[in-house]
This record gives sequence, structure tokens and C-alpha cells, in this order.
Amino acid sequence: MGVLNVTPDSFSDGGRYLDPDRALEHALAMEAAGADLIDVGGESTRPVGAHEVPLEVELERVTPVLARLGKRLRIPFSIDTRRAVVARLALESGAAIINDVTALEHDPEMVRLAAQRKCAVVLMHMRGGPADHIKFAGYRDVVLEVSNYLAARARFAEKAGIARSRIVLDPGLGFAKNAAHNLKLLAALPALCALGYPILVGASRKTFVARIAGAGERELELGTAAVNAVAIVNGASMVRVHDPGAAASVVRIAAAIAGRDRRFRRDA
Ligand code: PMM
Repeated sequence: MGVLNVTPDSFSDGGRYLDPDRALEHALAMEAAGADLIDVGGESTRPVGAHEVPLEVELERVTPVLARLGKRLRIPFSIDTRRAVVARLALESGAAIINDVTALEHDPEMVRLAAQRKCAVVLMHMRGGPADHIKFAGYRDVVLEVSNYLAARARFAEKAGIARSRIVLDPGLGFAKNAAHNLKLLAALPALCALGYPILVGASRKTFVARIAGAGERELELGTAAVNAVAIVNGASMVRVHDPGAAASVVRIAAAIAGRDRRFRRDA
């Protein structure tokens, strides 16, 4: 999943793709580099200092980009939003997936929209909102608590009419989680996979990667690659990244090691 942040303040690419033509160009470049999906977002949710964005601003940012993606992109795209109005517009432009970092909690309309439109949803774990989630990074057992939360949100979605096959779960690395929490969740991904849904992991260039691998461009790239490899080997189905070209090779190798490349089955 290639990240297309249409925001002035996003985590690592803030401001670069506010111009819709540049955003489209970048999406097409990510598609050519091997992305299977593009994730468009108009509200930054970075772990430190993100601000609530008024609905009109979010709409203003994503509308021209979504229109272009709908016309030009061959791979599917998702909308990273907490708001049903934005999600509806994205679906009308051709989006296939709603990526909701509040797991359908923020906007009560969201679950009805997803059920009615039969789109896929990413349900992510977070506590608090985009501006203050880091205050809530306290757990007795982070793996158990995240796992229980995601299972409950998936049940909620299914009860509301979203097919099980259209649900993806995400532990939400960096969202109300410190580095130790992120590492525990990565090591325990098989437990999350045991819930029976595909798992998405978003570690790309996040603070914990910089803290451990180093904050330089190259360290971040290699640190991200290492986390992505471990995530795939531990069962993740998808990684959310800023550089899908680099991630594609990493994912192919990790998936092959995990026995998920038909050509290299270990029992062959
Ligand atoms: N991370 C960010 C934004 N949206 N969505 C999902 N499902 N999972 C994530 O880990 C996630 C997300 C923040 O990172 P960015 O500012 O680099 O996009």
C-alpha cells in the first residue's frame, strides 16, 4: 500500500503532494514501482503534533486528487479518513477501501456507508484522537488489549453488514503506542493473524524506526525494510509504505521465506 498524503504536515512527506497534479504523478510513480494499492489521506494523523483538520479543508485537499486517481490509476485506491462524507466522495470517485484509523468509531455514518457500498474497510487500533493519542500509550498487556479491541471492532462491523472477507485489521503502530509497544506487537503478529482477518502493518519511517535504526534517510529506509520483512514473515498481508518500490522486493523475499510464494514452497 503506497501512501499518498495530501497534507501540509504529514509524517515524512508533508506538503509535497498538496498540488493535485503532483499527487497524481506520485501515485502513478508508486503504481509503476510496484504498489498494489494507493492510500490517499487529507488529514495528518502523525503521532506528535497533528491537528484536527476541518471537514471543508480535508474535502478541498482530497477531492481533486480522488477525481484524478479515479480516471488514471489502474490499481485500487483507499481513502484514509475518519469522516463518512469524505469516504463517500472517495467511493464515488472509485475508491475500493475505507482506511479508518478510528476503526469506524469516530463517525457513526461510516459503518452504514461501508455496509451499503460493499467496500472493504481497514480497522485500525488507536486511543484518543489524531492530536492526543500519544497520551494514551499505557497498557497492562498491549498485545491482548489491541487484539481484543480489533476483534470487537471486526464483530461490530460484521453485525452491521460488512462482509468478513472485506475486513482488514491493523495494530496501528505509533498510535497511542511507544517503541516498546510497537516492538511487542510486531513480535506478536501471529496472535493478531489468528483472529482470522488479513493484517495491515504501517511502520514506514515512523519515530520508533528512526529511534532504533537511525533518523538519516538511508537508516530510515533500511529500518523500514527490516520491519516490513518481519511483519510479512510474521503473517501480515499488507504493508503501508512511502516507497513501494523498495517495499515490493522486501515483501517478495519475506513472503517467499514464509512459504507464500508458490514457486518456492518448502515442501516442493
Ligand atoms: N499510519 C499513518 C496514517 N494512516 N493508516 C493505517 N491503516 N495504518 C497506519 O499505520 C497509518 C495509517 C501515519 O503515517 P503517515 O503520516 O506517514 O502517513
